[in-house]
Amino acid sequence: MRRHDRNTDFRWRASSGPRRRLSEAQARQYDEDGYFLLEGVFSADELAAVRDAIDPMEREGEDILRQRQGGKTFIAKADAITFTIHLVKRSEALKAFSRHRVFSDIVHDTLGAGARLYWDQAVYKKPGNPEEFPWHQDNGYTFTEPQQYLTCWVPLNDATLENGCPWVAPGLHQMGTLHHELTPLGLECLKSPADTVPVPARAGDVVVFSSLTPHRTGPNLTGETRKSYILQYAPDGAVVHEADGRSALANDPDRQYYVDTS
Ligand SMILES: O=C(O)CCC(=O)C(=O)O
Repeated sequence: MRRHDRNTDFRWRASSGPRRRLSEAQARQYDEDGYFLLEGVFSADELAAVRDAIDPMEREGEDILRQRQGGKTFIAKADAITFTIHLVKRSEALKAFSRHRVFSDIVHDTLGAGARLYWDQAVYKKPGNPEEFPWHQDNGYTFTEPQQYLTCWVPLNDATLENGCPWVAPGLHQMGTLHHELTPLGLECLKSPADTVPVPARAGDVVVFSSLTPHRTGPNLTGETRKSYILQYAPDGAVVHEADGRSALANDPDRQYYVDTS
């Protein structure tokens, strides 16, 4: 397991109280294992509104993907897996959802005050997709500093072992950003790590993990699309280092706005 070239002196910063939503056990699990499951925080109506907002944009994106050679671009593939990004720019309902009290509480309890939405995307894993999404850290895709930010993986329908729920490799977040290799299915930082944990989650739950927590999702061997909406939050002042050498503050007002943690 190799560290990312830029990951020189990383130190995991533990969260501290007082907390608004996380139990003592969840805060400890986040710090020690790099993840926890927050159960039953969204109603069926809230999730239906999120799905109704995302579905047409996802369909439109997949139609465009189908016109590309092989129905593919980078890691997205029509009828297999789609990534629909920056949805808050196109939907007031999703913008409001990104500011939901549940997220501002999680941000408060993990990152502390002064954070922004960093990224949002829907990932739809289509029926009968036999391919996994490989082990990676979110900070392995675009190196961002601080390296330690927050991912909230929101299942829009139940995420199970059969349809491609997340798996995590507990504890490795404390090593900082790992070296990732490009594979046909995405960037990969671990091949077949030992001691991994599946995190099945029901619609209404949130799988909370760090940008540094290695995770994957399994194949979807069912007849239904597995739908997730992923919201990431980073400390104000976070800097994104692009692969082409440019660096920029993550403060696009249209999609990287402050989250009120007061
Ligand atoms: O939802 C998925 O299947 C994978 C998404 C993921 O791990 C990511 O976008 O970082």
